[in-house]
Amino acid sequence: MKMSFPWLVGVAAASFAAVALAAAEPTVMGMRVEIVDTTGTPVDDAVTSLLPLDRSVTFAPPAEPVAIIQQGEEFQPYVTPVVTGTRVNFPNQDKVQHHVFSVSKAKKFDLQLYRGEPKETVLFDQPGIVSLGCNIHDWMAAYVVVLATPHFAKSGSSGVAAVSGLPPGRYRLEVWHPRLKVPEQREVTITADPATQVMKVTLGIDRRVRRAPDGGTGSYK
Ligand SMILES: [Cu+2]
Repeated sequence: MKMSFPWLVGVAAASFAAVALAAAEPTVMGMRVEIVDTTGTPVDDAVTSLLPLDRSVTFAPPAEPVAIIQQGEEFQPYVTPVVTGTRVNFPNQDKVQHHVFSVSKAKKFDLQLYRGEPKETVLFDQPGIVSLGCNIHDWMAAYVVVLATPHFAKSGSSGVAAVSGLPPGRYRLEVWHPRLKVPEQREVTITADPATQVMKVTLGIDRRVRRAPDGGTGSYK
């Protein structure tokens, strides 16, 4: 008798192929990027991101908003990298009111004077650098770095940004920092685990305005 249910064969072959595909799934690797300035000093608050060049990238924004708080009349943290589509909450933990805003192209918004929880979270729906300020306190500054890739990390005081969960392949490695005029970019191929790169960056002046010593008295309402 000849095979009379060819569709069964098809189903069996398809599931076999699925198993074979799962087995061939590449292992993920890590990349350790060391960011130093021209004097060799480690650079903190540098956002390192890796955009795949030989595959498309899919990601989902976090289910819960990311928080950037206002405390002691400063934003915390100073630099916040997020994927496109992330919502950010700006709770004010100070006794004085803040008025958080951005005029950046990637996201313009205005949270009118408030204490405690703002009325709404802010959706960052376009990749780019968003510069934050407060209308009341000129020295308050922070950045949201909105990325079109889920592969990113921010350097700490050691100047190291470690990105994990990377399938091997070609990537555009980019380093952004508030004191860089243009992001530092290079193409990298990840074949070893962990892959390492050293990025030497030329930093501009620190534009952060230092507060007056009595800046925390709450005289600005
Ligand atoms: Cu303020």
